[in-house]
Amino acid sequence: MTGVLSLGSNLGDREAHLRAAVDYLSRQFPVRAMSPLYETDPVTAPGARPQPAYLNAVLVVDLAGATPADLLAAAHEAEEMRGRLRGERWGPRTLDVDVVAVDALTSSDPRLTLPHPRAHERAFVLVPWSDVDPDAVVPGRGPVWSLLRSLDRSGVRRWRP
Ligand code: A4P
Ligand code: MG
Repeated sequence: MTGVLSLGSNLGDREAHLRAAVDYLSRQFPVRAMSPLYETDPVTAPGARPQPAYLNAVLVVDLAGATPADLLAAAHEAEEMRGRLRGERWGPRTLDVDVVAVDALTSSDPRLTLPHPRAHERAFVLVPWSDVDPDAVVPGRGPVWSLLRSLDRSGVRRWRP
């Protein structure tokens, strides 16, 4: 099975948080691809206070016999390792690791919804994903290239430190 992860950070040393997450996850799951880093305008809940820009990337891994739940557990461990505090929903965070998809699996389990319920409407997920897999499909939603045609990509810029 192949897992697609979305990595995001908008607090502290954003690049270091993303690199540490990749390092941690790659020890358990062979990495198939890592996208370039993008600096992205924050997508916030309506009425939320302003927050800093994110660095986002997509990591594609081989589950190597592990389950999707194991992948989510490793994602949460990586977040904890980088000192993430869970407070405000969609609030600023040192590290957010979401499971975007695992093969074509679908699940409505609130602990692990597959594909991620908002991935198909987020340019900060779909732009880096299409870089590493131009033929990617969001299960039940359609090809990433097609979804991207109706999204505003202006808030998603290639990041060069
Ligand atoms: N959960 C269920 N399905 C999944 C899944 N597919 N992947 C559960 C990850 N987690 C999943 O997540 C809350 C609960 O969702 C967990 O207990 C998990 O079991 P969380 O990471 O604690 O909370 P969160 O990240 O604040 O909430 P959520 O809903 O995941 O937020 P989003 O939708 O990920 O939004 N703007 C930009 N530019 N870039 C970003 O990266 N990220 C967010 C976070 C908002 N705005 C952003 C960005
Ligand atoms: Mg999350």
